[in-house]
Amino acid sequence: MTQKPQAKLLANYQPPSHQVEHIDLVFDLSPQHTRVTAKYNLIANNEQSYIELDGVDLKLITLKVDGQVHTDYTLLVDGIKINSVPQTFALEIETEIAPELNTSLEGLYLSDGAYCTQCEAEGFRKITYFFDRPDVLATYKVTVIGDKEFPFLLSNGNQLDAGELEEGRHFVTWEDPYKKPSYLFALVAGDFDKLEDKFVTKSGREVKLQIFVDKGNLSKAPHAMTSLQKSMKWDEERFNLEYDLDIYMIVAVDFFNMGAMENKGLNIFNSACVLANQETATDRDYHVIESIVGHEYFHNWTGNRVTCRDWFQLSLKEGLTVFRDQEFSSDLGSRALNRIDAVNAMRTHQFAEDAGPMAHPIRPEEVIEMNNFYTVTVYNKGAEVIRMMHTLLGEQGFQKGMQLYFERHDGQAVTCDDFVNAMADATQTDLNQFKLWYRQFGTPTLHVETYYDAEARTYQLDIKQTHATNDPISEPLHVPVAVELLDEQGQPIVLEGVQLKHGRVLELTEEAHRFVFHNVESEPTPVLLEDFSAPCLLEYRYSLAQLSHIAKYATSYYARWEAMQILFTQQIRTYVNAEAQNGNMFSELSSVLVSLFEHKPDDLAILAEYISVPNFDTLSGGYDVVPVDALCQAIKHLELQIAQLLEPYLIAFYTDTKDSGGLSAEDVAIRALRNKSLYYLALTQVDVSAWLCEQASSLNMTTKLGALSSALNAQHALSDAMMQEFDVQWNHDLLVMDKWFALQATSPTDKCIDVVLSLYSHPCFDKSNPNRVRALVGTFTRSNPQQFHRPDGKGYELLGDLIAELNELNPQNASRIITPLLSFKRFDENRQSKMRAQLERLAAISNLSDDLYEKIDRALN
Ligand code: 7MF
Ligand code: ZN
Repeated sequence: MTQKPQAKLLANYQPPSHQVEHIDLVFDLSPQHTRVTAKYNLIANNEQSYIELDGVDLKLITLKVDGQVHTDYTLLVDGIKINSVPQTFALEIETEIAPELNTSLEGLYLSDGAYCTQCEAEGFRKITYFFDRPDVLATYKVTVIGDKEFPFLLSNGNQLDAGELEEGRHFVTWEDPYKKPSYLFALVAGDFDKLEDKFVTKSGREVKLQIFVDKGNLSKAPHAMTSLQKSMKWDEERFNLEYDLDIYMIVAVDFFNMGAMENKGLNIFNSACVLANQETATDRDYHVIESIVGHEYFHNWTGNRVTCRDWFQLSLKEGLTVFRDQEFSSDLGSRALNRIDAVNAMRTHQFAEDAGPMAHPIRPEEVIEMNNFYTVTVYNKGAEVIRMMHTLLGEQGFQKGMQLYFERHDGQAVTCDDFVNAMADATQTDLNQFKLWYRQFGTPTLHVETYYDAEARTYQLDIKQTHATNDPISEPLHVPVAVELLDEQGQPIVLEGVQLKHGRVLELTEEAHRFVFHNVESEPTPVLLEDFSAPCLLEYRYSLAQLSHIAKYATSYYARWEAMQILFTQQIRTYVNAEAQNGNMFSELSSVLVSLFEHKPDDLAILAEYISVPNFDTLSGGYDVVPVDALCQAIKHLELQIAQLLEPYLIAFYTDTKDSGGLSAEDVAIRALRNKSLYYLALTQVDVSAWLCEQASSLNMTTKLGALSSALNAQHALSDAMMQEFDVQWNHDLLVMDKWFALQATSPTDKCIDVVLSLYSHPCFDKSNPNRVRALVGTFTRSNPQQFHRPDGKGYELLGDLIAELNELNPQNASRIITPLLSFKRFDENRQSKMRAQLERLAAISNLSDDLYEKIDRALN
């Protein structure tokens, strides 16, 4: 390490030194010598005779101040200091960049021959010298000049002008009338197939919609188009928000570090998050694409029209937009399934992040590399915090708050506090204590005790909140706790004697509360923290009888699923602790499982969730030292027991249904439960070979993959042949091959690690493509705990080797895949020392990126 990177602090925020109203950009594209000319007027906000602009990896060609060549400047590591400038002046800077050599996929780069950009968070500084911070808002006029081999030259906003140039070149000029920060700038140049459609807004304006995909992929674009139209309609109906430009473009590219990017009027997407047809995409893919298209569209108001003052406020736009995309998916599809998804993401990933070295509040206060803070905490916990406000204020109050937020802040760069203040002021609600959710990290725990007094016919709930001991703030939070009380018949009891919001929500503001319900005829069964009404852990000694009562009778599917999860977790705990087998336990669980099949819910996809055992990462949160081997054994054992118990039901369901190949919610649900059935049946003595073969030859990808994953998991004799056949059939389609790489990486055999290593030389694999890396290595390290955590440390070594390689190639991607190594302190001594050794080895790399430095430093120190 040459120089220790310095953290930036929220507390040190300073407003920008200058304002820029408008910027003119000209790009003369060339793979290694792209010329960028930037012209803008600067107006000083203070009496300063110099300016400091951000800029990284730029070659300065000319610099002019008020039209005169200016030589009084100093180049800095990450910018330029221009001295002796007047209060107000015109700046013109010409720089040269090399998109072809840019493997970081940040700034301007080439993706399979097409030019594209990624500027969030701080990528614009790799394009030209500017105030690369979100609180400098300007209008942009952009001219793109390129070879005619690139028929499409795109940027933000509306097309102003276009024309021919000499030497086979042409240009297009774009103007974006809305002020935006630099991170929303975008440019694309390439040859694409284009799908075009339109949307008529509620005020009657016609918006042109265009989706650009690689040549030959047009048949995979319609789903994204429909998703976009649904998003535009939904935002008008639920949030009264209308689109504001005459054109909306989406471009799909193969090399992209993240899912997608909301650049004004010109979204750029990872092709994996756009392209879908029945043969290549799973039902899950269809769902994810719809929600991501929605997410990026919803940013147009929550992120673009109102943006962030500084990057510490990232959750202002991300938490809110995730909340909005979750609501979109829930309004269009199944609310319960979407809630289960969101809660699984919180428990599997966010709780783990909160318990590890990268724990931070949803509004971080200290950052070295901003790219490291696009986290499940900022996004998903951030969305839960927004959801709690929604729970406290109700839909009407929340919408009043949104309206006031836009009235106050349209066109501004603001803070999380501004958002909460709008919510509070619009509804005359005191949300000051609530704001602590933005400052405090760690997962709070709610400890609940209950007492029934038969004589007084009262039911008492005592709730105490406690906070992670390493959290320096640790004050009581404002927590909405939704409850339901079920009587002996499973009917909900009318709640009396206690103050409730919206008929079901208790509000905690103190460390401890006592709530006493009146007129309770018999001891009820409490459904606590219903719908995961706050992102907390719940500590309550549920009896088996209570859990099975909830699983059978709670009003919401969500609560029933939750009860099943707790039952599974308790069962697994007894296996892990090798506790004297409590015969009672599995028989109680058995009777619920059977009754779930005998009284199937209307939605069969929910039934598939009911019978899904929590995953390793969710379960491991319950242990101080993760018992890797015992936990993997326990999961396997429980799954086998479930399979044997439900065998007749699964066979009956499987043989009575077939995959229609359709896309309706019902078709999707049937596929989900059929795949779950096959997964379990493959573990039993039942001969599933014929079913596996039939499914594997299906033209529907969900069904096909269901066969492959069941066969692999059960180590079925057919699995090798099936995998080989899939490779032959699909090696022309890299997005489909990602599914195959991911399958290979989840194989439970000890050979898995060698297979993964050998796949580095598979013709479809490419370490410089983040999708490939995520599919193969990401899946191995996150979804194959038994093999990743091999006691010989080879799993850790594989990851360490790859990170060392990616450190230079693509620091962002390197930093994203290191996560499983960071929590080494939660493992046994042998594993801990081997994981630590990999971190130490990486820490010693001489040109370690800031991205990796920040995480490794936090983990080791
Ligand atoms: C849905 O947030 C939910 C989250 C940043 C890149 C997309 O729009 C985004 C971008 C990261 C991680 C997750 C998501 C995004 C990014 C994302 C996408 C869809 N502003 Br990094
Ligand atoms: Zn986003």
